[in-house]
Amino acid sequence: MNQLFLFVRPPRPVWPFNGPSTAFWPPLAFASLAAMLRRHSPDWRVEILDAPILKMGWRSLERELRARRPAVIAMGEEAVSCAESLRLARLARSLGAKVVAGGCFFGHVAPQVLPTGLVDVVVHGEGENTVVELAHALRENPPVALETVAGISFWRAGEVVRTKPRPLLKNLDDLPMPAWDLLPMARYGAGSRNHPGLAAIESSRGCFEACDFCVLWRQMGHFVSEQTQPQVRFKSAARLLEEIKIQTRAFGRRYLGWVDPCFNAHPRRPAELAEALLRANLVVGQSAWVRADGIVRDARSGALATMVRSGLNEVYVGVERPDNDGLQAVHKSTTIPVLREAFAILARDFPEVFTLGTFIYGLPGDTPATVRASVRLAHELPMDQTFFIPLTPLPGTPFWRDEFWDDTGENFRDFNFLPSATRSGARRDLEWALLCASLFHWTPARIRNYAGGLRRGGARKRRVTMRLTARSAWFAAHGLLRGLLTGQRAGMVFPRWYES
Ligand code: B12
Repeated sequence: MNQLFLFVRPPRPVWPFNGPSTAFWPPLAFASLAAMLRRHSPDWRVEILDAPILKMGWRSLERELRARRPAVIAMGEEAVSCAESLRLARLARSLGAKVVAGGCFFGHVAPQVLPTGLVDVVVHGEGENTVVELAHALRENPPVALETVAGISFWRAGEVVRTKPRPLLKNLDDLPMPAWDLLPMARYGAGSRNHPGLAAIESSRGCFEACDFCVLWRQMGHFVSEQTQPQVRFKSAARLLEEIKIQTRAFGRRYLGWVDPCFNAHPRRPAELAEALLRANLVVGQSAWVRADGIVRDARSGALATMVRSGLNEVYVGVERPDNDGLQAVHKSTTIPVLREAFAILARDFPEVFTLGTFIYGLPGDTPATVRASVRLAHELPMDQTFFIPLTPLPGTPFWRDEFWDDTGENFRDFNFLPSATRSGARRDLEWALLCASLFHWTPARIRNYAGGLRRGGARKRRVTMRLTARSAWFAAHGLLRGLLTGQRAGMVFPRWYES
């Protein structure tokens, strides 16, 4: 029998604002990489083991891995789960498997993670073509064969070797359909009222902007003259329609979570798809991260109305900063007037669409006054929910420092996008200002916002808003306040099955 190339998502804690039924989405990266391997590497058996969605804790995972005996274990994803990934790598080592790590975190810490001896190869950036060549090379004579694989780093004779950059895929339509059949699809969004039958789907990769704090444009960027440049690529509407037909009809998916860094980057593509969905009688709920200027543009052209008719009912907008200077400073080209216009359009013309705005705080030079200004703007913009995200020094961004690395991965628990008094360099003064403004700053605009949001928009939107408000209140009361008073970590929630 062929040897097993196994993608594994290990047990991990849950982000406190996610409900148990939607805390884990189908791991699209693994499904896409596995599909590519199946197409081009028939001499490997390919499987995906998504432990969290199976409520599989560490003891069961170890049993499962011993039974499956993979030759390669591949892993990836967020910095916050670094400790879990390294624990998985140790387990893999004890079973004699090779370890491959990729994604937006490991791709930026190769010089730190490879010397631990827990990982054999790090894959940088887009993974599909690389993983096919890598799978082949792992059968040959590593490290000689590894040198020929573009887009990786590996450890050889006491040093990290980084191969030449991997060019981006030219046409995303050339990707095989993700290997949904390797995942327990019926479990994603099972029991969820607001996101039932949740699917993860991508219409594009990358972003056309280069915001300082963000890894997404870097992960799918174009490498020229020793630098990563932002680049965005799109799938065609026909290809997306095909994906949605399969996801809804063969896999019973009923809610699409667009994972694109910026779903409305293309002026026509989302509307073309929406029209195709409506023609095919396929109205399906959708959430997406969008840009404010795209909202304004698409409202004018009528594209937004078509998208909403085809099911778009949740949009998330990165507002980020309270003023134009702040936006320019982080190299984001949206302006406050455009943000005001976008939220006004959404509230007035699309009240059924749930809107969430995110702000970032903790940038160099931020003071409690900056935080209070963000809270004030959040109340003025007619949005249904706001998240305040601390600047997180993600590897790959200019805020990362090599000395933040630790071999246990425990330091990365604070890379959770949550206010936390224990984060290295945490700004308690900013977090106190945030907590006080959120609890006590009840302006007429804020009250109008809440009342209007709950009155308009229908039952679904009311449910989503109430649920998030309850979770935010719980987090502010238990997590943030306790963290500020006692210094204890306010963070991710370990599920009961974690060690089971
Ligand atoms: C869906 C999603 C979620 C879902 C589901 C999470 C889950 N674990 O199931 C929800 C909303 C719950 C969520 C929560 C969180 N998320 Co999230 N999430 C995403 C999102 C939008 C999509 C991921 C995806 O499917 N991408 C599409 C695939 C195709 O792209 P890709 O992952 O980059 O994969 C390609 C390459 O990177 C590479 N690759 C990736 N992995 C691997 C592995 C191997 C072995 C190889 C060879 C290659 C490879 O090949 C792939 C194909 O080319 C990303 C943003 C994004 N657009 O990527 C953020 C993102 C991953 N999340 C992020 C964060 C911080 C979080 C939270 C901590 C906080 C939050 N809510 O935002 C929590 C943590 C939750 C948890 N416990 O796991 C950050 C991670 C940053 C970092 N470096 O750590 C991201 C990048 C968003 C951001 N703004 O920066 N998230």
